[in-house]
Amino acid sequence: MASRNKPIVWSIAGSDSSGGAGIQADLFTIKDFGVYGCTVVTAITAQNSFAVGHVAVSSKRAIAAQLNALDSDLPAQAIKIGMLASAPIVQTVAKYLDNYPGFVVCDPVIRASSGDSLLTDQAGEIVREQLLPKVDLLTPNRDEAEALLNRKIESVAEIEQAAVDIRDLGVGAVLITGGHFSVIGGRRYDYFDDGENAYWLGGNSIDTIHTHGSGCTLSTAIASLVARDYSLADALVLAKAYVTQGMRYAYQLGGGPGPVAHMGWPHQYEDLPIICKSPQLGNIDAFADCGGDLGIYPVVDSVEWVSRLVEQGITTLQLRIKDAEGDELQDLVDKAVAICKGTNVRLFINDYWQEAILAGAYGVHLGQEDLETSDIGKIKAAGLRLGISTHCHSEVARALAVRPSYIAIGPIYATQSKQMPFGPQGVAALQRWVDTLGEHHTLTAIGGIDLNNAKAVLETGVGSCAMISAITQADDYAEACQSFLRLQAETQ
Ligand code: TZP
Ligand code: MG
Repeated sequence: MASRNKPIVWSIAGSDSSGGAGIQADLFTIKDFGVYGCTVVTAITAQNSFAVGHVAVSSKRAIAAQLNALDSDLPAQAIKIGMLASAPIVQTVAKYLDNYPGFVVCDPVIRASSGDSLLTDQAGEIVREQLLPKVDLLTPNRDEAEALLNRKIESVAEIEQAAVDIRDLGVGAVLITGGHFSVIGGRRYDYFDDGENAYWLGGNSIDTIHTHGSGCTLSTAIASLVARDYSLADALVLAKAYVTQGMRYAYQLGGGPGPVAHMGWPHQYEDLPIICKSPQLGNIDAFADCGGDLGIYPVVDSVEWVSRLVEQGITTLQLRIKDAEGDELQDLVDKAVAICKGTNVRLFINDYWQEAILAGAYGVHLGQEDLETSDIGKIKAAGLRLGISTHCHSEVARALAVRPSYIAIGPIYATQSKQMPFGPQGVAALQRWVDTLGEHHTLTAIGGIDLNNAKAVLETGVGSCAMISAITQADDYAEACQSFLRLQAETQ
């Protein structure tokens, strides 16, 4: 059903008669992400797959009139800015942004991918002075970043420095797209930096020349997702997946390079990017696997609980110790590991990876915040398995980079056991994760799972569900364990 609450995205860009880039690509993208698109046409380009011919630049008055018409009636949750064509247009748009409270992503279009210039030199100066300080995210490709900084950019270190210098031009954040840089380990990497976080976003490299409109598509996908309330980090991941998918399905239409395809919400595993601190870290060995589905997976906080649940026939367990350190902590980890020795129980130690290695535990479980501070290489070298918590797309992208033994997805339902800034994802979102990741990764679902909803969770095919309170707060934990195990056996 149509909804009056559909988020609105504006595209301020040029019309591309060939349909592959600009306004046309933006509207395809906006539609695919389920938002509504309005346009401010800055120029009418006459182009085909070979070259840009005539460009009819809109008058300053026409730009102001389009902005005013939309502003009073169809206000934007997010604005994407592409080709701005002339100095008066840049000035008019920059002035409008003075009082615009929403998210602004700017793809600094200087040349068409065919090489033709789409911005006058004078306009370039005004972009710097008046527009960039009002932009939340700038998405230059290599050529555009080089033009902005007036120097060559080549190496990983040069890209990282370029991001810092581009931020100094006044933008909130920058994503330098990697399409024109070398392929590293089969991936192309974009680099993101907002001054607080900086990371590489690596997607499978697609061997195609049919990439017309990829920059427009990426920036508009980001605007659409932010308009839908996705965090910027999640928007980057999904937008990159969308463009990778679009390049995978791209084909030639005219005589020259074809446009990226617009194929709907990206669900395919091969399109998902990874997030890592350096492109060199994007191709590490995988952790050992868990030998199959993890099944019913209680998370407990004491050695006593480990002992009780092993007796109940539980075969996957996590020990999440609070308030212990030093020798006492090591002693608890050692005891829990000893209980599981010689059984078929897979015991994961939460957080305390060094103690887990010393004790010879089956595995370690880490939250996202612990990924940065733990020595992943040491855990792997010691032969331990690794599980990682995820709550959203960007966290899944970070987990994928580590190639863990399993990925936990949550919270599925509301939980009282852990405070976190993420709301329940629901079982439908879990189903999508299972469909996308399930063939490639061992998964478990966590968060608010109890005997009433575990059947729905397991029926997604996730292969495992983890729980705290449904077992440790149960009136009769033994009965709860047996009911969970029965449910699992029934849904297999
Ligand atoms: N991660 C996501 S939800 C959660 C964790 C550790 C807590 C799960 O506890 P419960 O009691 O099963 O909701
Ligand atoms: Mg932790």
